[in-house]
Amino acid sequence: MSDVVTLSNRNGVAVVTLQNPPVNGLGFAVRTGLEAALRAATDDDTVQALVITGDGKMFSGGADIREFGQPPPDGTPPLPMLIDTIEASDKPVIAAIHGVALGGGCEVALGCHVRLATPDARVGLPEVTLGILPGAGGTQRMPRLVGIPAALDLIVNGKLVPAKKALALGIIDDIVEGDIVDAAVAHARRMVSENLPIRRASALDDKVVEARGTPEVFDDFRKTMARRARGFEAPFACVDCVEAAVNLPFAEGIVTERARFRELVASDQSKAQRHAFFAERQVTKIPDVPKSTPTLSLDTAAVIGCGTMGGGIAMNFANAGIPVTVFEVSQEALDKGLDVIRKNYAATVSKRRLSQNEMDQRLSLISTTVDYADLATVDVVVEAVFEDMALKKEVFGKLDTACKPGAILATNTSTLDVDEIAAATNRPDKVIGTHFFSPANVMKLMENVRGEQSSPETIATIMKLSKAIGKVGVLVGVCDGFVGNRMLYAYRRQSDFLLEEGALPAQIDKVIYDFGMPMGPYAMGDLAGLDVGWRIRQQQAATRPPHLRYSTVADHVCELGRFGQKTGAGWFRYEEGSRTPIPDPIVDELILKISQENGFTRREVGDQEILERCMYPLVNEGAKILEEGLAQRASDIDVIWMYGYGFPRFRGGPMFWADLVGVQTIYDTMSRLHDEHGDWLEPAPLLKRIAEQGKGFRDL
Ligand code: 3H9
Repeated sequence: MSDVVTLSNRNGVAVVTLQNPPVNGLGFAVRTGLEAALRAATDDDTVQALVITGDGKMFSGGADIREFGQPPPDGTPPLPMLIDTIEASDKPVIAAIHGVALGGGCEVALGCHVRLATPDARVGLPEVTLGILPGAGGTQRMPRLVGIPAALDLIVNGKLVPAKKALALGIIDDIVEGDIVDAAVAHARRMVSENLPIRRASALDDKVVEARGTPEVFDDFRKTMARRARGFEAPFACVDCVEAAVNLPFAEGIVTERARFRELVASDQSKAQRHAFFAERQVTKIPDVPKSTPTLSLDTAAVIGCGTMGGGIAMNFANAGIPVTVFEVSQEALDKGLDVIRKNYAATVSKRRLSQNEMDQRLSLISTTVDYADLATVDVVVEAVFEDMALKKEVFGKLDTACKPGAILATNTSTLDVDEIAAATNRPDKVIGTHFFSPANVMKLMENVRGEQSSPETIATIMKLSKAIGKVGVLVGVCDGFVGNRMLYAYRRQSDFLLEEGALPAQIDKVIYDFGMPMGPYAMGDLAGLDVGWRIRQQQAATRPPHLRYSTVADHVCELGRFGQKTGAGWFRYEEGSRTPIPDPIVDELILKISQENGFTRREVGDQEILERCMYPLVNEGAKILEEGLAQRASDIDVIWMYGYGFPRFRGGPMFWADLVGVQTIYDTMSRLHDEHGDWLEPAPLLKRIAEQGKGFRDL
């Protein structure tokens, strides 16, 4: 029929097969092929029924996201039209689903008259995660099949539903063991021979009628999602469309859906979220470590140190079913650490996100020791001791002696030189950094820091480890702060300067929060604790270049014993038992005093200036990092910032956002700011170059 859609006639049942690996995306060619196959099957009088299925791993992963925004070749049928054709067919059409039927793929299935699935199949409408909505009838057919609460949950949250649940909800009609296409063909024959009625989702009414005249259902839903979906456009558009399914006839609901889809697909938010989708997949690709690189086994692990980080890292292994030995210098430290782990699990159990049984099982995978000799057989060790080079070197020396020669030794440093740590061993090729983000059992990001001598095998194994423990691993190079924190410093530095010049913490935090970050830098500092940074700054004081501006505001806050939430006060104050930051006149007065002492005439600092002074230097630092080859690509930096720092996904990460703002604009502003405020703000050469070429980071 075509290269990407085949048609076969099985004694009167036409089997239409999508053949477009890897995900049977419904791109231009597939749609053209599908239209031809449908027409041929309809015109063929020997065909009495149709089965639609997918070749390979799945039914279909949906519309081809890469083609969004491109004009289709002349004559390419739009997906909604094809689905209408399928649904309108007088001959029964059965969807035979295996693997996944997602997005447009799920919508094709919803257009079929019957949906059969394998036991391990999953279906869903994840469009919202791409900043769009199901645009081929999904927002109108799904509510008619499953009712409003379930449809809202599916469409607004983009949830994937396993076959069993899909059956219970009424998305699919049956689960079949064995060959799904054979079962669908048999079902089709039965429909014909028994003259069974054709059921079209668009014609169903009972489940939507129930919700008619109850606008509060939708208003309440919007309220419940307000916080979670803050800043995102698509989830709210999804709710509007489901509401339209309730209040409008199908044909009119579809018009609403189409209009909202068009609006969203052209939006910057959707561009950003689609970028995020591909960036997450790019991140696993390392040019000099091809997919064929052999990896070492990861059957057992050890973590050195059972403080906050070590405990969280150990939990990651246990959660993934990997037995982990936790080492500490004393039994007392182990007991304390394990107690925290137990409490963490118990909190999850009390929230019903984990069963007691699962908790016990996970805890049983964590063993403890105070003896390096017990680490002789583990496959991988993650060191998470105090951030001190001498200590880390000592630990690595001991690990090198104690662990089997093939074991990988990883350091969870956030600031120290991985190469120097590796030099303390006789296996620098097996040493690598694994920078987890706090809390390590929650945060998805792992910056995997490639040392000068880390072997391709070690890198491939650690990237595999990230995946095995449910993290997003991004490969970076060795530098102070690695990629994420180095950029963070650039932004935090400017925000402190702004305090000296005229802003206050609450104002800066509001601007950054409104931009879409989970919290501003000061609330964030209070949450993370201010003392560690203070200690590091004290250590660095002697080597600080005297000609570069340095703000002492943060040091003065710490001198007051205000280390953040843990001491009840930091940049803000906190009421007993509350995590809500409250502006504190003590800090505001302190800032005013420091401004005066340093000769600043305080001025009104505008919100736009705050945004530019904080975010542009962040991008600028990202450009330096790219130029130095410490991140593989701009989109890797975006992944780091989305997963490690909560950079809003609807902005696609700092480098993608920079392209949206315009690199030229950022370069011009940085040049002006550099003239006004000095060296820290010098534009990166790469920023200058791509601005001059009229390009963006996307073009690198
Ligand atoms: C939609 O359907 C809109 C409609 O409502 C309305 C239209 C009018 N397009 O994830 P993987 C690529 S919107 C293009 O590693 P897995 C992916 O980039 C769509 N490319 O495999 C990767 O490429 P590469 C709604 C796609 O087995 C390769 O395929 N659908 C698409 O771990 C393998 O991907 C979704 O949101 C696509 N739709 O997981 C589903 N999907 O090798 C999005 C994947 O070059 N997709 N690629 O890096 C997924 O969630 C997963 O890919 C899936 C397979 C679960 C399907």
